[in-house]
Amino acid sequence: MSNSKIKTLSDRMKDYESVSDVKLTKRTPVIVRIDGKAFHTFTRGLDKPFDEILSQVMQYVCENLILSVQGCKLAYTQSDEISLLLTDWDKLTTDSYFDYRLQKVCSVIASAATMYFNKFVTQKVLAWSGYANSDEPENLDLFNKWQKKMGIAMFDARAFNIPKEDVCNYFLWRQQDASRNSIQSLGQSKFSQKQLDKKNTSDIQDMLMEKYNINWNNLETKWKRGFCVYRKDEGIFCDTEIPLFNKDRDFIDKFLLVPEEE
Ligand SMILES: Nc1nc2c(ncn2[C@@H]2O[C@H](COP(=O)(O)OP(=O)(O)OP(=O)(O)O)[C@@H](O)[C@H]2O)c(=O)[nH]1
Ligand SMILES: [Mg+2]
Repeated sequence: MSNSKIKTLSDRMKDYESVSDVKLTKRTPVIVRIDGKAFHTFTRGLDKPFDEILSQVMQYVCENLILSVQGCKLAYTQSDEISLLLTDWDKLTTDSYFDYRLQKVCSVIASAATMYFNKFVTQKVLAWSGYANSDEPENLDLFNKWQKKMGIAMFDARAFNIPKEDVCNYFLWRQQDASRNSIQSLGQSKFSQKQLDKKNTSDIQDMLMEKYNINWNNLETKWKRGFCVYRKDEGIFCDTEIPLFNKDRDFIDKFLLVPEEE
């Protein structure tokens, strides 16, 4: 064997690395789903079934991901998860985020979401701390609740390609999960595990109506369906009145279009 064929240590190590250096397919929609790690535990002590501050934190994370992730057109959030839609075909010259290197995309986005989440919580807690010893009971309550949550949230992220035709169905799938979770969480806040045993979402809605006169349909849209963040009129818009994605498919599909030239 000639010397030129002998691999250096560096070549050999790069060979190992390159085996898992997978790339997503270009010019095909990419979905990235970010999910809170063990949020069942993290959310202990927060408002049940829906925590307003948690939703504000998720909104902040979505806004900053839209701003910082190249090609990110839409963020949809519900519970402790965020789904991002990434495209790379605005122009012939548009680059893909990190050349669509899967490991880079997932690790940077999970890390960014974690950073934005913890940063916002810390800022909020610091703001409330000024009121912690004053006569502002509401802020004292928030301070006590959230100071235990400072800097400890973690997120995972997965990314995958999906055909254009199924992008709306992906978001519909997450939205249906949101509604199911919402009804179950509301049910769990009013009934025991035993009372809810073998009850489907329609049963739970009936039980809520009969016993508490609570109509799930009258909840704020964001608690029933989640909410979206996207670019609008040169800014970032948080849309808390989103439609059912199967009733208005254009709402999602419009993010797949090539933007009009200015
Ligand atoms: N109290 C409260 N809890 C919430 C709220 N939104 C989400 N959660 C909690 O977040 C959890 C999210 O569930 P999962 O993502 O399936 O479970 P997880 O515990 O995060 O576990 P992994 O994602 O597998 O790490 C739910 O079980 C809820 O307990 C909220 O507004 N208020
Ligand atoms: Mg989770």
